[in-house]
Amino acid sequence: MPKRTLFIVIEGLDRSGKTTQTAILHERLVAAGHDTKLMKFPDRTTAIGKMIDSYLKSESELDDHAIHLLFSANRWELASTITQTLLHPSPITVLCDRYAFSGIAFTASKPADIPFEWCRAPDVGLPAPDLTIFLDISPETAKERGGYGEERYEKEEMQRKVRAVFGRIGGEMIASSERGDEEHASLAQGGRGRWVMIDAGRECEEVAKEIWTLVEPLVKEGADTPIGKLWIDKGLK
Ligand code: DGP
Repeated sequence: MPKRTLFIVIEGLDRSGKTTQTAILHERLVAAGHDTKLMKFPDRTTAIGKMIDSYLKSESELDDHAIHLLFSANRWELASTITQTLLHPSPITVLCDRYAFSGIAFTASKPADIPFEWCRAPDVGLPAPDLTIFLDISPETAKERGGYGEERYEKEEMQRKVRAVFGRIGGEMIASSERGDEEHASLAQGGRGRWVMIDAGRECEEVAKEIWTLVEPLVKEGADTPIGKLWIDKGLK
C-alpha cells in the first residue's frame, strides 16, 4: 500500500491553549511543506453545528442524550471529508481541533450520569486518528489564565470531571496501542503510542516545541496502513 498522510487530533481541556496550539502546528506543517486541512469539532457552520452552537450558548435547551447524538452526527457528517482528504492523490494531512474523545469526556461528566459506553457508542467506526495529542491543564492553572469563558461547560467542577474522563480515555487508548490492536497498528508498530499527553500548563512556545518534536518525524514518515475505524475492535460493532 502506498504511504498516506496522517490524521492528527488535538484534544484538550478548556483553557489548555488547544486552539492556539492547533493553529501553530498548522502553520508549522504548512511551512514544512505538508499541505494540511484544518478541521474543528464541533463544526458550527453546518445545520447540525448551528443547533450545537445555540445549545452551547444556552440559547436553546436539549435533552443530554439528544445533544450528545447531535455532536456525534456533526462528526459523522464530516467523516467522509476526513477520509477523502487523507486519500487525496496529492497528500493532505488532516489536523483536527477536538474529536470524538471530547464527545465522551463532556457528556459522561454531566450530572445526568450517562454511562461511558453509551457516550462512546455513536462514534464507534469514525475515521481513527493516527495520533491524538491531549493537552492537559489543571483547573488551578486554567483559573490563573483568567478562568473559563461563558459557554455551558466552562465551569470548574465540570472541567475537573472532564479531565478525569479524558484520563480514562487516554489510559484505554494507550493500553490498546500497547496491545497492538488493529486500529492502532501503524504507529504502535513503531513503538509510538497513539495517545500522547502533553503538559499544557507551560509557556506556549515550550508546548508548541514539544508538539512539533513529536509530530514532525511522524508526518515525514506517513502511514502505510489503511485509515483505521475508531474503537471498532472493542466488540462494539
Ligand atoms: P470549543 O469550540 O472547542 O470551545 O468546544 C465547545 C464546547 O463543546 C467545549 O466546552 C467542549 C464541548 N464539546 C466538544 N465536543 C463535544 C461533544 O462531542 N459532546 C459534548 N457534550 N460536548 C462537546
